Amino acid sequence: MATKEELIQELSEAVISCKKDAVLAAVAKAKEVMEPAEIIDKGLSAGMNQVGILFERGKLFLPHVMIAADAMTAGVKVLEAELPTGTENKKLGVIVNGTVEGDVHDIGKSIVSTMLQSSGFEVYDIGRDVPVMNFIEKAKEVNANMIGISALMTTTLQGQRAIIDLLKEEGLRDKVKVMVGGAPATQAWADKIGADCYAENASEAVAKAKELLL
Ligand code: B12
Repeated sequence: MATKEELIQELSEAVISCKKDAVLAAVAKAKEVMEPAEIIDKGLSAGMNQVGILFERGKLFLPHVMIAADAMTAGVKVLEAELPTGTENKKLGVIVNGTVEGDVHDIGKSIVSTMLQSSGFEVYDIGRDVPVMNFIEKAKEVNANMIGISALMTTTLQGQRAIIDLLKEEGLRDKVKVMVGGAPATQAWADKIGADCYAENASEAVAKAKELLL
């Protein structure tokens, strides 16, 4: 029987190998002993981060990154089916979550949506490359308590600030909390733009949303 450390290593290596079959096999094995959130956070995401580093160093090229992203998404889909649906307890709060305009990265954002939903929040995932105004309009439409904003590039981080500024202009800032995330975001950035919180990963996002909304 493989140890947890070995399973985490296998999950990460499967993503780096860009092979969907390897990812699905590693997920099937890990499911026996690990929680879905842990498999995603410690195994698959760690592998994807490594892919990013290899891409940055010129050791992997964009097509590899796309294939690795597909493989990871397939693994996450299998695990999503294992998470509670959250339907029995949908009163924790209403959250609109999306990735800012100009940014197509959505794997992490979608994981955050799934984890929030399975923890009992009512989540409206509005997708990726979403114009600033759409966040506000959706928040008004569903009477959201919180907006989650993902940005994966230093160049698109400003979109998070733009959404907060527009919330202020619309007189909604006091009614809607803002949670920001994505690899280039930090607590210092969240403080600077006046967000209510920053979370480093999906598990932390759930904990912070509960802190702010319950
Ligand atoms: C996969 C990937 C892609 C895939 C995206 C597929 C998809 N459907 O998402 C593809 C191949 C399409 C892609 C394209 C590009 N990419 Co890219 N990509 C990545 C990569 C390798 C991994 C991202 C990822 O999915 N990680 C795994 C997930 C699980 O982690 P995560 O996204 O960080 O999410 C977690 C946390 O951040 C947090 N979180 C995320 N969102 C939110 C939201 C909230 C509210 C909260 C609280 C928390 C939270 O929780 C998540 C779960 O734990 C990163 C490298 C990296 N280290 O980030 C580069 C990276 C982000 N990409 C980069 C670049 C440059 C590009 C391209 C411009 C490449 C090109 N030359 O065309 C294009 C962008 C086009 C565009 N306009 O958006 C750069 C950005 C550099 C910068 N300026 O900052 C990076 C950093 C790679 C690098 N080192 O150069 N990319």
